[in-house]
Parts: sequence; C-alpha cells; structure tokens
Amino acid sequence: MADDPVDTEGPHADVNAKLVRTKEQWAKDGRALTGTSSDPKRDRRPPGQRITQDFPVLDLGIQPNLSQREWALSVAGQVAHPLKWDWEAFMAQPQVSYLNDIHCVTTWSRYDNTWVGVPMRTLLAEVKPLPSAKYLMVKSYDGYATNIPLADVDRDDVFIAHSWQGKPLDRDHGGPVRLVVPHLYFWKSAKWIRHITFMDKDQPGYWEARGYHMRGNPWDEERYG
Ligand SMILES: Nc1nc2c(c(=O)[nH]1)N[C@H]1C(S)=C(S)[C@@H](COP(=O)(O)O)O[C@H]1N2
Ligand SMILES: [Mo]
Repeated sequence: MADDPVDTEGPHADVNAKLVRTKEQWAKDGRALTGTSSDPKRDRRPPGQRITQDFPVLDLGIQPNLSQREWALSVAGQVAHPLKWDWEAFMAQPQVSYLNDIHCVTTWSRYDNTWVGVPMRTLLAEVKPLPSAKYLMVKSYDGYATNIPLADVDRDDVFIAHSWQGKPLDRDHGGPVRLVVPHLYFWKSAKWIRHITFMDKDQPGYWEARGYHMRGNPWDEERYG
C-alpha cells in the first residue's frame, strides 16, 4: 500500500532474533522475580527494579522512520464511533503535561519523566467503547502489538505522547507518537502507535505470546504469564 511506510505483515526479516530469543528464555526462567509484591502508594520502586538515569531503548530492532505527515492512528472494533487521527487531528485534541515513572520488565526504572500528550480518556470519549469492549490490542508501525485491559487505559494517567522532557519524542523512543501506560510494565507502552482495536476477549500481543504477562503490573511482579 502506498500509504504504508513499513510492512504491515508484522515483524519478520529485520527483527533482532537474538534479543527475542533471550527475552523468551528470561520468561521461561522467571528472570528477575523476587517473589514479593508491594503497594504503589507506599513503594515508589516496584520489587526487583533498579533506578537508571538514562533512557534505554528497547524494541524489536525495527525503528520506523515516520514523519508527522505519514503518521496516523486509527481506532476500530467494539466501539460506537471508529476514528482516524492524522497528525493535525491529533494535535487539535486537548494537550496535557504529565510527570511519571516508568518501569521496564528488564528491571530498569526511570523516575520523573515529563511528557506532553493527549489523554486516553479523550480518545475513549470520542470512540465510545461498546459495553462488550473489555480489552485493547494496540498495534504499531514496526509490526509490534500489545494487549491491555480497557480498565487499565480508562485512567487519568494514561496518554498518547508526542513529547518527552520538553522535546518532540525521538524516533528511537517511539516518535512521532507512542502510548504511555505508566502503571504497567513499559512493554505495554507501544511506540509508533498505528491502530487500536477494542475487543471483547483478551488476546496476546507480541511479548504476551512469548511468555510475558497478559496485564503486567510491576508492583505485583506480573513479569511473565
Ligand atoms: N512499537 C513498539 N513498541 C514497543 C516496543 C517495540 O519493540 N515496538 N518495545 C516495548 C518494550 S519491551 C519496552 S521496554 C519499551 C521501551 O521503550 P523505550 O525504547 O522508549 O525505552 O517500549 C515498548 N514498546
Ligand atoms: Mo521491555
């Protein structure tokens, strides 16, 4: 398709196969599990996490090179009003600043990230999920996908980001546009988002099909399923 900057058949040839195998093995081994659980209200740092100052890049090794003009987000499935936002429509939505911590399943956490983006609740108000909608599948331009319960995005702290630390989001961190779901492990925060499908039944995304947890709450160490 002429409007497809990258292949839509899912990640294949360019995927960093070694990295994928390593992470699958970690899931089998239960790597980094401490066997403890904690309360996010009491413990800022989830069990088994260590703080890093830098911002590591983690993906499948395919980093789509998308201009703002080439990017668009479509939403379909169990919703009353499917939508498609191109860059202009996206930027016409309410713009909100956020401050949060992020927690990667590979054990790094990064505190005090500042972001600007569109609240997920703005998108939900537009599309109006049907009563049958219980889960989302979020799909990206690199072929990545991740599933998230609807209840985990129907929150004030979940948003669709275009800027980080006062600058447009870099390509390697998901620019021009990524999802941010700070209360779940960071693999749920899809970079280069392209499509969201609302579903009645849960289905695994890319990592969830390879041993990662279907929800991914860091304070309960939901690293692997
Ligand atoms: N589209 C896409 N989004 C993705 C990924 C990916 O491979 N492709 N990797 C996930 C994983 S495993 C992590 S830890 C975070 C990393 O985000 P960062 O590279 O900005 O640190 O992105 C998540 N979102
Ligand atoms: Mo990750």
